Amino acid sequence: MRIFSGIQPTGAKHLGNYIGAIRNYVATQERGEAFFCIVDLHSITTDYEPEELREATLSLAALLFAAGLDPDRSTVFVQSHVSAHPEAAWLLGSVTSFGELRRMTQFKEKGEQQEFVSAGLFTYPVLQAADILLYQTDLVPIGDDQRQHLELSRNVAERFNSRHGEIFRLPEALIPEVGGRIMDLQEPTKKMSTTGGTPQGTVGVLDPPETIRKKFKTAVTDSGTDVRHAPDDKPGISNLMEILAIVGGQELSAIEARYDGQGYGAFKDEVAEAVVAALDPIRLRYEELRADTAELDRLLALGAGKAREASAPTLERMYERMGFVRP
Ligand code: AQP
Repeated sequence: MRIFSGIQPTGAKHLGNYIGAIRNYVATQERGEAFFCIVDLHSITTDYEPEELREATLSLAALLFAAGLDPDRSTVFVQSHVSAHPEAAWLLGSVTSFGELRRMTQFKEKGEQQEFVSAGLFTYPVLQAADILLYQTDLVPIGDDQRQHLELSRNVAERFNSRHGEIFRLPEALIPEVGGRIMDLQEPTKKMSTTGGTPQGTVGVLDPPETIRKKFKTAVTDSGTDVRHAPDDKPGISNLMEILAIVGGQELSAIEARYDGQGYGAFKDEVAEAVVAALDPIRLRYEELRADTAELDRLLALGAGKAREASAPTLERMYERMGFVRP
C-alpha cells in the first residue's frame, strides 16, 4: 500500500498538526510504502519571508524525524527537490475547472486574510492533487480541514482517467474520528491554526513544558462543571477531552466517567500533563537533530532521490497520454 501526505513549512507546528496529521504519519508508515513531503512550494502562496522558509524547512524535517518518522522506512523529502510536482500540477490544471477551485473554503478563508491574494493560493489544490497522485497513493493521513482538497484530488484523478485513460489510483483520506479537528484553546469554535489562531490558544509542538501548562490552565472552558463530550454545547471541554483521548490513549467515555461530579480543575491539569508527556521527548530529540544540519541535508537528499524515482513513471505516462512529444 502507498501512503502519502504533505505538510507546510510555515510557522511553528502546533498540537493540531501533531494530533491530526504527524502522529498518523508515524502510525501509517508501518502499513506500507510511505512518502511524507515538506510542501515548501505551497508555503509561498501566502506572505512569507525567504530566510524563514529556509529555516522552517529544516526545522520541520528535524521535527518529523523527532516525532518518529524512520528514514529507513519512510521517504521524507522536500517538494521543491522533486520537479515532477510542479510539472504534474501544470498538466492537471487542464482537467481542473475554475468553478471547483472557486468553491474551496480554504481559498475563501485565507483569501479574506490576505491583502494580496496570489494566483498560487487559488491553484494550490491542483499542486496538492499532483503531490498525491504522482505516487499512486492509496491512503492520505490528514486532518479534517483537508477533506475538501482530498475530494478535489479524487475528482481531478477521475477526470484525467476518463479523458486520457486510467493512470491514477484514487486516494482515500485517513482522518482521525477523534482529534481530526483540534480547536484553539482560547476560541474553541475555531480550529487551532498557524495563521488564524490565538497565540495563547495555540500549543506549539516545541513549546517548553511550562508554556504548555500555562496555555492549558488558561484554556477557555464552558459554563457548567461537568466533563462531557458534546462539541456543540461544550466546545472547550470537548476539545480538551479529545486531546486527552488521543495523547493519553483513553476512551472519551472513560474520561467522562472518571471526572463525573469533579469539576474542571483536575481535568485540565491532567490534559496538560498528558500533552507534556507526549511532546517533551519530541522537543528534546528535535533539538539534537536540528543541531546536525549536515545529517538533515543527507537524509533529505536520500528522500529526494527515492521520491524522484517513485514519481517519474507516473509523470512520464501523463505526458505520453496527453499527446506530448517526448525527448
Ligand atoms: N487544528 C487541526 N486539527 C487537526 N489537524 C490539523 N491540521 C492542521 N490543523 C489541524 C492538519 O495538519 C496537517 C498539516 O497542515 P498544513 O500543512 O496545512 O500546516 P499548517 O498550514 O501549519 O496548518 P494550519 O494550522 O491548518 O495552517 P492554516 O490554518 O494557517 O492553514 C494537515 O493534514 C492538516 O489537516
